[in-house]
Amino acid sequence: MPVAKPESSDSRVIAHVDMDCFYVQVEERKQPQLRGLPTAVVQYNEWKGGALIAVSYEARKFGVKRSMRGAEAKEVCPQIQLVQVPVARGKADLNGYRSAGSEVVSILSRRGRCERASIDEVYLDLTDAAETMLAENPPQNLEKIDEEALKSHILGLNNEDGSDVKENVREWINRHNADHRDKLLACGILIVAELRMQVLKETEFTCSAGIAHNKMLAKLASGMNKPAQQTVVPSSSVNGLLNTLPIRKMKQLGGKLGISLQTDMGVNTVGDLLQFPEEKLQERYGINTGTWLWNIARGISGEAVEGRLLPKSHGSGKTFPGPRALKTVPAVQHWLNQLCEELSERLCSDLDQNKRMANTLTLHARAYKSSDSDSQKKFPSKSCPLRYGTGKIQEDAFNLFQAGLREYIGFYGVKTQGSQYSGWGITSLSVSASKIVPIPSGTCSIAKYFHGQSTPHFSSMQSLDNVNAEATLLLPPGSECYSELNSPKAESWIEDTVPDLDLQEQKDLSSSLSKTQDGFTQDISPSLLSGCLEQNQNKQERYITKVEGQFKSEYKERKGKRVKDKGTETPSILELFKSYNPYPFGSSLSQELKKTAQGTGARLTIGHAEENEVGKEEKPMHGSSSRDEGDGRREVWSYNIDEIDPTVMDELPQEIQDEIKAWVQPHKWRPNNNTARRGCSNDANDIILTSETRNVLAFGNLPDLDLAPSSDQASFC
Ligand code: DCP
Repeated sequence: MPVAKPESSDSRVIAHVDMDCFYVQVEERKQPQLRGLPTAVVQYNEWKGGALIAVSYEARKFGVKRSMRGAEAKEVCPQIQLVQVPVARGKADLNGYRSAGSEVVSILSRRGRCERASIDEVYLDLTDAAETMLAENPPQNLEKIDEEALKSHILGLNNEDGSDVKENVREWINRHNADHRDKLLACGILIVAELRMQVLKETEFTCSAGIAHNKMLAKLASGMNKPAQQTVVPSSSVNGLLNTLPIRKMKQLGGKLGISLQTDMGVNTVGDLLQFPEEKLQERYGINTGTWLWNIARGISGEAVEGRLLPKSHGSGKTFPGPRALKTVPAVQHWLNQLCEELSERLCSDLDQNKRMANTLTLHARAYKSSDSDSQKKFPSKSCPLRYGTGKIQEDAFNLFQAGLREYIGFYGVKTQGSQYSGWGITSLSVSASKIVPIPSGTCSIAKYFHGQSTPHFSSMQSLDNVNAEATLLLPPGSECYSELNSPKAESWIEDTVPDLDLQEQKDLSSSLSKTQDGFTQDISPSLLSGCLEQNQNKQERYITKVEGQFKSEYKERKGKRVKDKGTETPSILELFKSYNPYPFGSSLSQELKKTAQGTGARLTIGHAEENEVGKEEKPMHGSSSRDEGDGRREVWSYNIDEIDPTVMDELPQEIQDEIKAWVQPHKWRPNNNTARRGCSNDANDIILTSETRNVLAFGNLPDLDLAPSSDQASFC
């Protein structure tokens, strides 16, 4: 659901930078002989020449489009060069494109706050740089302006009278009588032109950019003049830009909300929205969405550029269209193993390079049933706490798949079929790792990490808070991520979890610390940790600090040694995490799922399995936590995840989270309530969880990348 945010300042300078035909450029850099030729990158699947996923501007001139397949492209442009996307494990390998994107990000981030929005898109907040330039070297005093800046397109600048376009741009930049906002934009023009030239110089890639006072306008502008150009939106041109802009072109209006605006309100362009008072829009679409619509009609958007250079989640997926649909469990398991292997590799390199760890593993699938009236039924997405190590990820993902399949076709349907086809097909599979946080570096933090992993028993809300709180401690002051949380909350997590550890947990923690093959942690005595049991909370914390200190100094020592013996050893920290088992009670996820599956209840329970009393309790709409009476120790994290996917909750804007919480709250303690209304309606309360919102919740962490036969995602927003 769109979120209305008041404009934080009307004098921001925001740029949206978008690489031109990105995958093609990456391939051209690898094979320079392709430069200047009509070229397209095709997907792994070779059927009809493979689906085109990136098309060079030379090929576009011949009418080649991304929706085509290679064979079709050859018909319209016989000389087209088709380059297959790199392949690994039977699917597209996007690592080369990812790192090429990172090269660009590292250059762009030199001049201001930088948000990596997708594999080839970046937002920049250049306000400070522009203010500094204005104070120290204002554009109106410039005698020489760079050629690239002079090629800018300034919306509203009259270029139709035959005058020299570049001269007009020069005058606009040099204006003495411009207002402060336009002067800042003039600085933005110069800075972005310089950055784009730097990107070209260092990476050989061209990019296009939009420069405006907010993200929404900058994004709209960046695609207006491609390739290798930049477009500027002065505030005086905002109305002109939006008046004729088709409503469905607007971000977040491509779906049901856009359709409703068209069919129910007769709104075809963004400008058409101007006729409605804010109250009317709120009445129809709810307070928040109504205000958001009122704002966008006027070009208002307060969305901040988040300082984020790394993806928010990792995903690996593949589609199996038509006859390639997977129809047996072993076939699914084979592909899941491939996807998990790739995911695991990326998690390890994220851990190694960026010192970040993911907390949640999610499985998404698309499926069909060949003989079923309930063809609308979707394969439910399933999540569980993420365990590091390829084998563990594979095991957990497979169990999640089985849990999903049980729910999709019914428990007995799964039981009766083995490797034989039993009337269902999987047309897409993906695994993703989310809730990525930096490895704690403060006091107690590594121990906290283990506690967090070893006690996957929070209600979803609690655990999200914990993760956020954890991250708060690690982010630099002023960082906008998680800014609503403060460190005292994080401290309360330590207090809550450390005393809960029992003997077995302490032992498991200590043995996992001692388990590594390379001797790195072998000096840490298990008895030290188990001795912790006799301690009160403060003592435990002191002890953990000590262990961590040991951990750190040994890590440093090992690291030093590794530098000397380069290439002979793997990073110990990886080994440590790989060997760590967050289900230390022998109650592996598979066992738990097996238990859960004994009942016909469709809930996925994580932690000690809780038999779901079917009939007594309907599926809750949201996560709820309950104590396991069996050992009185672990709570069960239990919710109907296909209704609300908590893995993306913390990735949503705070307003949405608040609204969902507000909506969920009344139902949370009424387990028998299954009459909750969802979807769009006239009731302002109902709009809180529209189907659009649910899509965001369910798929919000997967960008619109690689939707062709094989998919592989990294989410940045
Ligand atoms: N991509 C993909 N599958 C899709 C869409 C895109 O794999 N369905 C990949 C290939 C693109 C890259 O993502 O090169 C970036 O996508 P863009 O939509 O930004 O398109 P391009 O960069 O290719 O072209 P443009 O210059 O129009 O932005």
